[in-house]
Amino acid sequence: MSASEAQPTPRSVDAVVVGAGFSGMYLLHQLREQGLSVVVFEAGTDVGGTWYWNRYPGARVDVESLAYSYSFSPDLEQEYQWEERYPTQPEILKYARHVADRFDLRRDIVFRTRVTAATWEEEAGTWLVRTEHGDAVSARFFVMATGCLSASKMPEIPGLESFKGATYHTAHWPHEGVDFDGKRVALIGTGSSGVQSIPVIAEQAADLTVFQRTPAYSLPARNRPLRPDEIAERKASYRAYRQAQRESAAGIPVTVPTKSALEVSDAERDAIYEAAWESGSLVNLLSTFTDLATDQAANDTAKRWIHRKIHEVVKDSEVADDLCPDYPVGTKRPCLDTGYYETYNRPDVHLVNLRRTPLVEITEKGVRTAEREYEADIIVYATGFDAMTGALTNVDIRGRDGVSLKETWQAGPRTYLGLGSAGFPNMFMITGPGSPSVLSNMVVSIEQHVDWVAGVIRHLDAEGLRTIEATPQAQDDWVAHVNEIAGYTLYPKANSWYMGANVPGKPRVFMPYAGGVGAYRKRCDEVAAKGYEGFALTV
Ligand code: NA7
Repeated sequence: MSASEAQPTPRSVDAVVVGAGFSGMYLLHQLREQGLSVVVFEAGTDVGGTWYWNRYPGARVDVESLAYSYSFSPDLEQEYQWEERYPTQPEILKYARHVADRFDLRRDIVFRTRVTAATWEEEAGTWLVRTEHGDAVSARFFVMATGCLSASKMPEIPGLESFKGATYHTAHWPHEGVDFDGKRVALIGTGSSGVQSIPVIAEQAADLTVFQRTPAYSLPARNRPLRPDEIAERKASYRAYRQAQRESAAGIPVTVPTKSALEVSDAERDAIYEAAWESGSLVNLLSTFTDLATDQAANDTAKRWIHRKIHEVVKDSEVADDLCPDYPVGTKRPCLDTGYYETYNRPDVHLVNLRRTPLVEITEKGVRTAEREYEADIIVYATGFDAMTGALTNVDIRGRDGVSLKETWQAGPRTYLGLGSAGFPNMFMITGPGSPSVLSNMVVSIEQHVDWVAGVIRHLDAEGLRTIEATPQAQDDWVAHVNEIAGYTLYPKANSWYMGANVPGKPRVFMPYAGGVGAYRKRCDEVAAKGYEGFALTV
């Protein structure tokens, strides 16, 4: 900024929160309830975060609505009417807006504003947070509530700019929608966004070609409208259900498996997989046996069973082969779909296996692989995110002595409990790397982190303390523990975004905490009970 330009007047608040998704909204509510002044910066024009941005056709959550909702307000739980078992993006966004209105959140949210930098000012003991509009706000606390899957990623393919047709990324879908009628569509990417949008786009387009680098394991969602009796039943037992969520492994209560996949007969195993498949619930599938996540041979039984299912649905056996993943089930995020595999039986849908014929470039007319050019009117990129760290390192965060978070994390994220990082006092991450986050029902993990952060701030204020910061030792120990737990699992065997493997040059580190939501919460509560053990607190 040149000297002649006017400096915006810094404002001062107790807490700056980045992001008005489910994390930022609840954090704003909680901190305001305890008397703090808060400003939330949000890049979008409304609340909702993930559900604001990801408006692609077919977008749905893969956790049931009655579980994927806030628990902090029993009144909200009782009054809100969910419509579907797995709500669509518009239904979830409607819920987020309802929450914003009901708790009068918008008055403290600055929309259309991206935070660009945050600097710890040692002398003042505050963060100076800057936005893209040149505003600067100082705050005692700085919280990144930026979500795990919010920094979208275009593929590294030559010629991206040369395509003359229309281009869309699933995570930046136009609010007015896209008209696919009569269009030839090329779609790249078969993670959840691809798997959910492919059947819907296929219905509308003249022709759809899917470019697949890695196939997904996908389970039919068996979505349906919720029945009044099941809504009433859940509403009557919500308190007990919420407690069960908090104590569960993934934030969704399931029957805990007791048997190894290798100790049952083939017939029994098939019946158990069939029941999980029929249930339309990912956690049910992943909770069929004790050792799916840890034992290759056990996992192979699930893999073979799902391959068989894919072959039962997809008529062309070569296409079915291409759709069968080779990595262990569950080591990349499995998908929940409506009519995904069936879509490949349509004569106007084509699958290109990029493992056989690699993608070479985007041309003026479409997509070129090593074999040929595929002409298209529209290219849809369902190519995912710089997951878990991208949104954090995209902001120029400078802690003590001007140290940059991005540089500090060059070899992989380093946190204590996924909540704080050494060298960055009074800064918190909601569902940061090193916490269960993406391995769990996000709303459950978000609420736990928000409650914990609100508790820390209450503690500091009550004790007359000014700063809290993870100690390097506690952080090293936690990083080692996160790695140790990951090492007991099959997760590191897949090239997943959990491992940073989808971003060229990103270090291969398993980022979420695989020890389970219940055990993790216990650990966080113990840390708090012991006066925030592993954190340095100063006056
Ligand atoms: P994902 O799950 O990261 O999927 C992205 C897809 O795009 C995946 O199939 C990638 O293949 C593919 N991709 C990425 N880059 C390329 C290039 N350069 N060439 C070809 N294909 C590419 O993101 P989603 O948005 O679908 O889902 C994110 C999460 O949201 C999901 O897991 C749920 O939790 C909700 P790859 O697997 O990297 O080989």
